[in-house]
Amino acid sequence: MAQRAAAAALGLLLVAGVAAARPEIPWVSIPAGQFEMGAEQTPHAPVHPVGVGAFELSATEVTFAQYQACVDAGPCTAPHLEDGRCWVFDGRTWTPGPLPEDFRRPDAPVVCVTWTQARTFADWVGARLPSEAEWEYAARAGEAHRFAGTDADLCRYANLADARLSAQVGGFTTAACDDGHVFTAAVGSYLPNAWGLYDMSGNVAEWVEDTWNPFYTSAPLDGGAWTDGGPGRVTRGGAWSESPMSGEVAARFWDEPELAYDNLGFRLARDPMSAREARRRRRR
Ligand SMILES: [Ca+2]
Ligand SMILES: [Ca+2]
Repeated sequence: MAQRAAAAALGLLLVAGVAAARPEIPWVSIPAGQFEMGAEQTPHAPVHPVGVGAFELSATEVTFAQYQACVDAGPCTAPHLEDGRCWVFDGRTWTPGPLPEDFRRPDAPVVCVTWTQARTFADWVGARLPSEAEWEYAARAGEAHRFAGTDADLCRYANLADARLSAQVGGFTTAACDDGHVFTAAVGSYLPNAWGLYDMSGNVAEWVEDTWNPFYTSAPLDGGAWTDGGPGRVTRGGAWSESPMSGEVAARFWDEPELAYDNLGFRLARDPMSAREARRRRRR
């Protein structure tokens, strides 16, 4: 009997162990390079040259399933789905939660997470948030498009406010085409950009590491995060609820790091294998 109880307890531990496993992250290697960051209009100005070292970026936004693994393991707190701390948009107004069921599929991007929660998750998987410069460099992918992967074929490349959302709620600027989704789509539902990155424009906007500065004057030119502004943190890429302009590769916004929204999530970055190995060797 005692043996059976011990075996049952071990089984529970094993189940807990499986549940706590780190989720698979689909990494994309981003080559080092130089690019012109920004656009002519504020707050995306001035356009300035930035050199970015090689790094890796997750091909998709972090999903509910991936985030839940960190909640199950202990380090992460749950997304603010029911506690009235998530701002939810119905197409006309913003009100505090709860998050509608339509958003909660395991393969949908996690939303209702603060910048701090995004950082905690990134730490847990041995990653970090991308810098704003890394994010824009990767969204552009060496091309000159307005949006990640395209100039005009928006509804095949990005889930933004579209004709379908307009038909349902109306009242604001949307793409003229139907992109197939009123709210969030499963990550990777649209075409990727030239470097194989999905949803850089649209689906959910993404927290990055940088604090907010309203101009790029004196921004770092080496691809690193700009962390002496604030207290807001930069968000990038636009979302299902926002006009196409928000999804342009140069467009930048910000929010309070402890607020959570149903159109705001994140993706992950990390240094390339060679840099991670060198750090490990130094620690030994
Ligand atoms: Ca849409
Ligand atoms: Ca996105």
